[in-house]
Amino acid sequence: MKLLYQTHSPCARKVLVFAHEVGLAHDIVVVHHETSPTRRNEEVYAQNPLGKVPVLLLPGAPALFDSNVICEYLDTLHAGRPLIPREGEARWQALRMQAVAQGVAEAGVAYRWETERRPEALRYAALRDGFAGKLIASYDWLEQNLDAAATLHVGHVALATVLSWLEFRELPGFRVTRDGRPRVRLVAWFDAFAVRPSMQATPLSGQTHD
Ligand SMILES: N[C@@H](CCC(=O)N[C@@H](CS)C(=O)NCC(=O)O)C(=O)O
Repeated sequence: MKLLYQTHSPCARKVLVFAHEVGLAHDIVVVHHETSPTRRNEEVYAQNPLGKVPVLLLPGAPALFDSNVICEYLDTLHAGRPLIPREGEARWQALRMQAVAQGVAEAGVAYRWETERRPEALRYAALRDGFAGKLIASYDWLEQNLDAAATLHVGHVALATVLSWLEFRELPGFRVTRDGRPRVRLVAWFDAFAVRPSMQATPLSGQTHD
């Protein structure tokens, strides 16, 4: 299997961390690609009409995207405990956590457009503030709702990779609230997750090319 990847993409890293956690990383060849809506990458567009990574290329089968679908697929390829619980409340908890993490990634990317990626004259402060508000509300929600004691699931992988990326890009921080109180549960959970071998094996690096 070949993974169209980006060394500074939280969603691509989510797939690779997932693969490490289920023991499939050695079966995946990782190929770095730069993607941006302002710089068309033909090799990525040839596989994904959205021009985004991650994309998983499979011998003799259509390419898979996005990160949710790829994780779902990888979870069918190993004999261990599924990281996407098949049923019950555990399933909805994992998928809900993944959805929040995906939304945080989207809001983080959007925030970056309004603070550094878009030419300065075209930035819109109200959008910047709106996306910052989504990030902060999500951090507060996670501090209350994170199932830190649950067995590892896809939502944890999605969340750890996006929190790591937020720090990498120095986006509005999750460690303390606006009024300076530490988000104790979220931070303790993240710091413990960040030293897992799957995270250590997949460091973020590089700059966005728009
Ligand atoms: N929902 C998608 C998001 C993928 C995504 O936004 N990928 C970014 C890198 S983090 C990308 O390739 N962006 C290029 C673009 O927007 O054109 C997923 O979870 O895989």
